[in-house]
Amino acid sequence: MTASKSPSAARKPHSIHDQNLVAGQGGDLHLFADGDMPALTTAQGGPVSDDLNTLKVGSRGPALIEDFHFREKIFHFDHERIPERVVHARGYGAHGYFETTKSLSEYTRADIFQRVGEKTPVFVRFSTVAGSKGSFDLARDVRGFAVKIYTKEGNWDLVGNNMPVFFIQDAIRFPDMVHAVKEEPDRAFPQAQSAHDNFWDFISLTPESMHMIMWVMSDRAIPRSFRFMEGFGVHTFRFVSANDESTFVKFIWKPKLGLQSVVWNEAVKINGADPDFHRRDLWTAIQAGDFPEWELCVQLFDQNFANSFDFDVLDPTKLIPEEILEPIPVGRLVLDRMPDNFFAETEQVAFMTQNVPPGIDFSNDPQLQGRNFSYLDTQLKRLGSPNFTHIPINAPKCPFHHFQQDGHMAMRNPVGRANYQPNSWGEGPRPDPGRGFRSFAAEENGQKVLLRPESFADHYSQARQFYLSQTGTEQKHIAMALTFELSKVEAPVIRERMVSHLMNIDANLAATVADKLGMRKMPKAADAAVPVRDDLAPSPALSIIENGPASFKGRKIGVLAANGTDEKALYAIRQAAEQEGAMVELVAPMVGGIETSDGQWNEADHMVDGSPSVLFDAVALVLSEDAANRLTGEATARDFVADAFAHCKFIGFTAGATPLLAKAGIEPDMDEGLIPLDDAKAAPDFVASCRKLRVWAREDAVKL
Ligand code: HDE
Repeated sequence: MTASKSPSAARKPHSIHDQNLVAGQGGDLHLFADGDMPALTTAQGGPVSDDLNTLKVGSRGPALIEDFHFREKIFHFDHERIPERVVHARGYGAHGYFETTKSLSEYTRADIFQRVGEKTPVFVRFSTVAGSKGSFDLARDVRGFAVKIYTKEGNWDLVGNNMPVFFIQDAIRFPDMVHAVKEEPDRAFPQAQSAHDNFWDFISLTPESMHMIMWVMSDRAIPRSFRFMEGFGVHTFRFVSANDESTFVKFIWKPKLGLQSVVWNEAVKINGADPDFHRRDLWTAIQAGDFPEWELCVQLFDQNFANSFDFDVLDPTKLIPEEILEPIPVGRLVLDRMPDNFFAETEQVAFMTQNVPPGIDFSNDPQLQGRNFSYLDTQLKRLGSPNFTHIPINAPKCPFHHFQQDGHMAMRNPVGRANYQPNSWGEGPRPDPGRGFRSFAAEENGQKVLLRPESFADHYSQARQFYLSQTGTEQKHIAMALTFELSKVEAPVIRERMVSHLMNIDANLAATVADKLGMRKMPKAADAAVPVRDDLAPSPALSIIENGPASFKGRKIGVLAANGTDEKALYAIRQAAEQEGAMVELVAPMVGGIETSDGQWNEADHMVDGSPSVLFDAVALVLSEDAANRLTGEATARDFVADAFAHCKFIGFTAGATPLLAKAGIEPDMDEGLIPLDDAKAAPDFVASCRKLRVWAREDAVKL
């Protein structure tokens, strides 16, 4: 025990335990407060002398409960968690700005859409839906795309998803739908997966889900990263002009880098290799100054269009094809800063659909109306106080004044005598009929009923339209996804019920899935409430492959190299990638690095054992023959190549690398995706080929 309290003694280790702790550690360690390091204090501000030992009687105890520093530290630690979100628990956020690029003053009085060139701060949180906070990123799932825009007229939260439709038509079904997709309550698994009986039982009993099921079984549910996905407000909203005229509006975010997804076999492996793949991607891109960007587009329409459209614009299981109603670009969203602290910002951010500025209003979509209740309610549960708007990430950035007071954790209370209005003390604030929010004065009448409108009854036509709008490759992925998911369903009756729905969507799809599930006879098609339409024109905007990037910008090449690698070939790839705006990471037998042909030392980014090719968009094998021969004996190196091939990636290779290709069962001239790299001029061509992202023609040969 130490008895000394003198300042000089305080700079030395107190006890033998402290010395053991620091023995042998290098670096600029400050063990005690000095001119550079402030004193550690309790939350009450009291300086702490020792943070390694509890107060005891003698060095071997017993411990004393009067040790207030110990008690406060443990008490606070015990209460560090807040309830995770019931849905969208796993998420990742970033700061940025929204820049208005088109004035919409004709349609809305919302201040944010008045002045071209004006920038408004935003915070965005991306998420998966079903998994808990610690689940993996590459679940087959919908992605949340929630945007909080700190406008000059208060916060506008556009709480969207990466799919433009939803599973259900009425918010009252949400708890059932979410219960069904989450872990089954008796066994508490599976985590972050829809491939289980409860989910498919619910879905197969819910025909209104069929359109969304096509989306969730498509590659949209396994995006390459947040940076390569679209966002949708889903519901029809209203713009309200200065003259109180209303225009219906749907919101769409379009990624500047184009759309991109991974394949399922890859997703499963990414989850093992890097469960934080999407988080890391956003973090790395923003830290590298490669700021992700989206264009905000609006689909604007009036009541006449709504009346003439094939489906009810209030039905959140329907979309308006872009070919019928062109999305108009009105702004850009740029994410350029990571939060300083994940908990303070990303975990505590409270999105609420009811946060709309004057000039943006709700439609009668029954799901939107239900959401407007749920999001406020859920914040009280999660953040524990009606004062959650006092948390900086949730506070408006414009001036605000109200008479709300007190409650848990009140950081701001009214100043002065008046805490009500009107008052005789000359103290504000007061309502502002001119600037304030006014609902659109829609005429509403009718009986109070528990009814779904007839106009919501067609559950299959748009599901069919979505399926038929996909390329052959994407259609195959949908069939494979359905087969995988339903193969995890134990009850044959649920599998059959699902196939009976698929028969209303597309006969070939139903037959393929039934066949792959080993179903011995086809069930009867499900009864459709209204005849399924086969006259809806395919919408190319719904395909990912049709809307890929024209560039390899923002993507990543994994270069497998080893001692003896040709320095020039390595340099050429790095240069070509840099010119394209793509990233290169060096994968080597050991993370320390490699010595190239001319004796130069190159530090590696990864060891091949820990960095399979699923983490890259394309790979290059820049190896001497010796090294390639050595690597044929390494399972991870063989898998690196075999997986890149199986996942239809472009593979650049030096002649020396052919033994490794051969060991993975690949002949160098098998298809256009295998690109020799021996000539230094080949590197730019290799990178240019990568713009196509994948060699889909290979998929039939691979038979994953
Ligand atoms: Fe949500 N949803 N939701 N949702 N939702 C929540 O709110 C809810 C729906 C969406 O990153 C919860 O703060 C109901 C559609 C996102 O923090 C909760 C219904 C869309 C996020 C809630 C829906 C969404 C949520 C849980 C009616 C796309 C994450 C935690 C069927 C347009 C926001 C929270 C974030 C979160 C309720 C349907 C998007 C419980 C009742 C449709 C992106 O309030």
